[in-house]
Amino acid sequence: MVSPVGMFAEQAVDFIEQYFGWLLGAISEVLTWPLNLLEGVLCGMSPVLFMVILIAVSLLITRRLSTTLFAGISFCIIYWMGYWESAMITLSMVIISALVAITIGIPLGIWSAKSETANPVIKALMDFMQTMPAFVYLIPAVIFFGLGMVPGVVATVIFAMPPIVRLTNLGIRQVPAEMNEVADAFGSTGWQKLTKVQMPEATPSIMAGINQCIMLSLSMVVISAMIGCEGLGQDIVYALSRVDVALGFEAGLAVVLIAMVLDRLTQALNRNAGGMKRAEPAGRTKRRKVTAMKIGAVLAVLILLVAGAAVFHADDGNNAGITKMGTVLDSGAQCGLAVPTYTAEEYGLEYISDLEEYADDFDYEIVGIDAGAGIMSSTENAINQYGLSSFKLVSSSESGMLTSLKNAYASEKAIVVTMWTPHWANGVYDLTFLKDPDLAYGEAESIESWGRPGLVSDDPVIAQVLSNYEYSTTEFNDLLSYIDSSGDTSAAVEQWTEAHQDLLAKWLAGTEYKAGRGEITIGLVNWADAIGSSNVLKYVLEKYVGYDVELTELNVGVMYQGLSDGEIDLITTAWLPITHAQYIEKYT
Ligand code: PBE
Repeated sequence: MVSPVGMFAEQAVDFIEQYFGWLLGAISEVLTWPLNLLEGVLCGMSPVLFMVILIAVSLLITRRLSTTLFAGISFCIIYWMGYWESAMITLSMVIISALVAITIGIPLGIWSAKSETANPVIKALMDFMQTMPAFVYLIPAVIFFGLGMVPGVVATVIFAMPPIVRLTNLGIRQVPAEMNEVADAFGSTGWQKLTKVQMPEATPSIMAGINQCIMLSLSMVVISAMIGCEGLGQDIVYALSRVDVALGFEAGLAVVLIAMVLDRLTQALNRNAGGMKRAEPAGRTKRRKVTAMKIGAVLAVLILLVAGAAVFHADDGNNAGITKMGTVLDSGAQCGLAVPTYTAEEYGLEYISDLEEYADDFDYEIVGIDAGAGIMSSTENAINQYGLSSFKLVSSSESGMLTSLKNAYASEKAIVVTMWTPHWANGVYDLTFLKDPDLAYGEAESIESWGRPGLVSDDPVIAQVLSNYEYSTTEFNDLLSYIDSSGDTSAAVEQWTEAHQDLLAKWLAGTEYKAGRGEITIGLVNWADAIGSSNVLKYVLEKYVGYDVELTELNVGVMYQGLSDGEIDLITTAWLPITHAQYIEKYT
């Protein structure tokens, strides 16, 4: 039930994807290159060298010992807390995003200062870009650019550009009328007037815009972590989904420190710019021309690159769907609504429909998990089917839900949660699943592994392993509890797997170890079952088959989108035929 407005947006996105896919591919290519370069340089550089450069740059721009000291100490703290690499990745994204935003924003700002026709249009556009909630950009960004750094940069540019445009516009419009008149009186051309009078006059304002832009980039970079952008943002999202205070605070602090350093540095640039309005020595003009030519050359090369990339990209339309690879758990997977057994007894609850009468005691809430999870849409159905009109379904994450459950349990409070088996929580808490006679959650289902389009033909070895990668219900429950009771997932996975040689032999039948088989990316959501099956598979593929495996933790919808785009090779957490039907339908 989407109104025409939403439908239009959806169609526009489809249209762009279909007809401008080549351009998007080209943009992505053009952005990937400097991103990788800068990230490589910053991450590869020794922290000491980085510090030396930072201090030199800071002294040069700010000419203040205190600010420089602050910058140095901030990065020392980041290093000491162990967030160096994340910080460098985030920093490279901020720098590239800000550069792109500046390159597009300043000309737009000039244009809107010069043209009374363009001005209101650009202004409206900027209002739109700035106020549309940032999360919304992530949706088309994922569709257009897949997962990772590039869509993050694109969303960041959109979000961070408006202040530059506005403040450039403002700066030029605020040039005193006399200055313009003098320039006219001396017969300067429009270009001369712009570059020699207006731009220098507007520089402080433009610098303020750049400062704002960098700050906004930094906040957006964190949000982009939801679509697989690495760096500090990923640490924060990870901390949130695990309700991990220590990690969240540290990573958050690292962001704050970077923001403050960048802020002080760009503000100092601004001060310098303010004092720079003197007349230029005559020799500069020539140098300017040379610079302009250089910029022209760079632009030409960029355009060629784009064109080349576009041609290169135009013909790799891979439209096949995602495919089932194997069955991880054949039976025993079941979603539903559960209450602690003390609650079931206290209120005499047996069926889901019994809840409505006591809505008040449950604070009118059903505690849910990730918004995109299949169990959430099934629960919406259950609410309708069983007339639970007083309840609302609250979304958070699996760990969020488990935290609420734990707290309620500790004080024997009434609570109703979305819950499923297999899950270790069923062993830790005494829970009662409410009966679902109308099958809002369907009957027990399977957990399957699914691969990206073309995986089977590209990689028969993986296909072979996945066709064998299966657990019995007991084994799978045992694995999940084992991981939960140990603090360290990878150690637990190793111990558990090595203790199940029979399973290993079954999974590895027909496969042998060969070093350097290549890289495999497994997508997962932060759900206990996905964490268990993905980590064991990673261990097995690395140790016994010879792959390099990367686990990428994502939102549900994003995970399926990434699988269909081929950015993720496989997933081991497809709940079918019901829970994930919506995603499978969309991508097959
Ligand atoms: N779950 C666990 C998922 C599938 C795996 C039940 C939380 C879901 O609802 O989508």
